[in-house]
Amino acid sequence: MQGLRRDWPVEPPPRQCTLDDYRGADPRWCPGCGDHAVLGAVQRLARDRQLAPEKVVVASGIGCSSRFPHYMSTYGFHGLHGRAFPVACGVRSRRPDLDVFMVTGDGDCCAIGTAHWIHAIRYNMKLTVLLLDNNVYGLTKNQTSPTASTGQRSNTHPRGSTLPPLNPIAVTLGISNASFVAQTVDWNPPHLDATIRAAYDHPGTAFVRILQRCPHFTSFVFDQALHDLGQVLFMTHPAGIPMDAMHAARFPKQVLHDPGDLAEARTLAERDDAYPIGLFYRNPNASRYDQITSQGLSKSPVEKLAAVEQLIERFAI
Ligand SMILES: Cc1ncc(C[n+]2csc(CCOP(=O)(O)OP(=O)(O)O)c2C)c(N)n1
Ligand code: SF4
Repeated sequence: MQGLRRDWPVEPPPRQCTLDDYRGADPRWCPGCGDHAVLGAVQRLARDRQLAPEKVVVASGIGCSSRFPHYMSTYGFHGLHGRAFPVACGVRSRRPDLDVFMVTGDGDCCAIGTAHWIHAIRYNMKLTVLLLDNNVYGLTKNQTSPTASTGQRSNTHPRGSTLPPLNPIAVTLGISNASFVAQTVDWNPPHLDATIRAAYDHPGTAFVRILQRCPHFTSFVFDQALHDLGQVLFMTHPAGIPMDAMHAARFPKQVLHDPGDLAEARTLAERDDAYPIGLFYRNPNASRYDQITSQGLSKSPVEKLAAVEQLIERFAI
């Protein structure tokens, strides 16, 4: 009888994930929707960094953009409207071994989810947060969002929005302990890719606002910026978003901005003569609540019980 040779190599070949390993269901977004571009950028990052799909979680709220987890072949949590942050923070605080991405919309984050947004930025858990801002509620078919411009017409404001828009970058920069705040656009793949990669590498909550085209309802919002690079203010700095010099040179409007300068970041965030893109602020040393809440996770149930009893003992009278 023939047996297996004991000296045959049994090591499996090293795992090599391709883009297909991160592709989930076929996206049902409209043709030309900027969400497709962001999905592609996240999948490219996952492939280039060889993230194990079973070690990635994508959390979201509700909206067109929040359908994102369905289109990734990773773990995902399509949560409740405005509750993407608590879901992402919950996963992160219990499972520090996972890569957590969070995708939200301007309605999901800046309207119903505002309280969670503010506290999650302060918690500064390690998360890659992508705010896909199309200035409208897309899924529910054209209601005014907090980021809609004054005068923008919608089903809820047929004569135009009456208030000035909320500025998500300025708000985030105003939150204590904010540690990474960037802005990019869905229609510039090199900048989008580089920004998402810098966000992923950040040891804390990386908040990226992505100006996102919604050709179905708000095609007029970013249409000019799409064809005119002069509508964009390109932030440069050696510590900023790394960008190929040839590509950077295409932007006629540029500003040198040190992402360590919070006061200047706030001033830039308020610019309304062009869309600033790049890294507003980064502080890799900000306190992280996930590091505090995950203490003792590796202890056994017996050790945990002993630790609790020891603590209670301190209050014995
Ligand atoms: C508690 C609750 N209120 C309202 C809704 C209805 N609703 C679903 S998505 C949405 C707005 C989504 O807008 P946004 O976050 O900007 O995402 P987009 O669809 O534009 O990507 C609203 C109001 C809901 N699902 N749940
Ligand atoms: S309605 Fe707008 S945001 Fe929603 S899928 Fe269509 S283009 Fe995208």
